[in-house]
Amino acid sequence: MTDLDQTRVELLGAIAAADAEALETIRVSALGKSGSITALMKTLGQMSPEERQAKAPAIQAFRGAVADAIAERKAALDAAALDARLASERLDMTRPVAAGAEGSVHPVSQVMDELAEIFADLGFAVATGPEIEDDWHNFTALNIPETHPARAMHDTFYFPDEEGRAHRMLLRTHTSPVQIRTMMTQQPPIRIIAPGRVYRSDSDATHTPMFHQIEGLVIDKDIHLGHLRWTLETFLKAFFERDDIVLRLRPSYFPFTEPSVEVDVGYSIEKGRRVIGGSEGWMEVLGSGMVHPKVIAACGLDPDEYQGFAFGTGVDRLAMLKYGMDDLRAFFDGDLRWLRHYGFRALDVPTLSGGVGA
Ligand code: 2NM
Repeated sequence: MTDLDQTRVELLGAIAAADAEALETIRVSALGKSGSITALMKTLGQMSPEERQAKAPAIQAFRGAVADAIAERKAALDAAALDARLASERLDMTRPVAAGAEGSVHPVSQVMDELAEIFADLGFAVATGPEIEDDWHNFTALNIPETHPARAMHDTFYFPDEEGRAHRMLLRTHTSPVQIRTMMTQQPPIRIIAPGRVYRSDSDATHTPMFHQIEGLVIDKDIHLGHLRWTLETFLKAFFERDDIVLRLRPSYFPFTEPSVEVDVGYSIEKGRRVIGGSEGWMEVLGSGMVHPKVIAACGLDPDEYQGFAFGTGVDRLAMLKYGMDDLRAFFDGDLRWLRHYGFRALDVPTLSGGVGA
């Protein structure tokens, strides 16, 4: 056995037994700048051509074998370290929640769950769509004119214009583009709610630049305002868990509905507080109307065959009305004291039979 063979056996043995730290030491002492194999490679430069031709293959093979062995050992050690870490961080998701566990369901999530439950019972599916939209789905398809103030820079968060893009991109200002996308891809009858985040360039005591909306859409044959009124009354009775809910429909204007209807709900004063129910005063809670024929046509449906109603409201505002918070900004501060006070227990899932209010 040559000296080279001897060294090779020893080195490969050491590599196979090395831990991560020892392996790095071996790598530096063999293949580093002043390592032994690096020095051996340098001797090739001083050899005569004949001698180099005779010795180079063995030296290069030696270097290759050591480098391969180090890489292989390193991969094995890394894999073992990852396995150990995964084993130590293993979580059994099926175990019951420990009593007194931290964490609660945010009122916005709770109300979204309540809304989904109520509308599921009325035959509505939950639809979702992108929060980054284009101006066609967010404005144009909804019959909102180019000059409408909602399109202005100071109301809508636009992305910088991009070369070659047909439409300006923006953060959706309402969830209506979800209804547009649904009408373009599904055949009536359509019954959906679209809950989610929306964005407007607005910030004060009662407005946050991100807030939550829920909109609903029904498209079928022979749909009229009576269906709208019954649906909203049934929804509000279930949501506020009272039978004495009184609705007042006022004519209004939205570009995407005709006629448009603003919905007020009666409130009464109990122990000095406003509570929904009765009719001592009126509070505006929903916007709605019959979907404009131009909107139905923009989505590729025949407005002479199909019509329907749509409605929309703020989820954050519904949560405030039902659960008595008075400052919208606290919703998004992430203050644990607020969350502990207003949060809901994770396992109290809203159901119609058990009362949606948890
Ligand atoms: C509202 C009020 C009235 C609405 C209309 C549509 C669509 F896509 F069908 F045209 N979606 N949402 C609508 C109508 C929303 O929110 C206050």
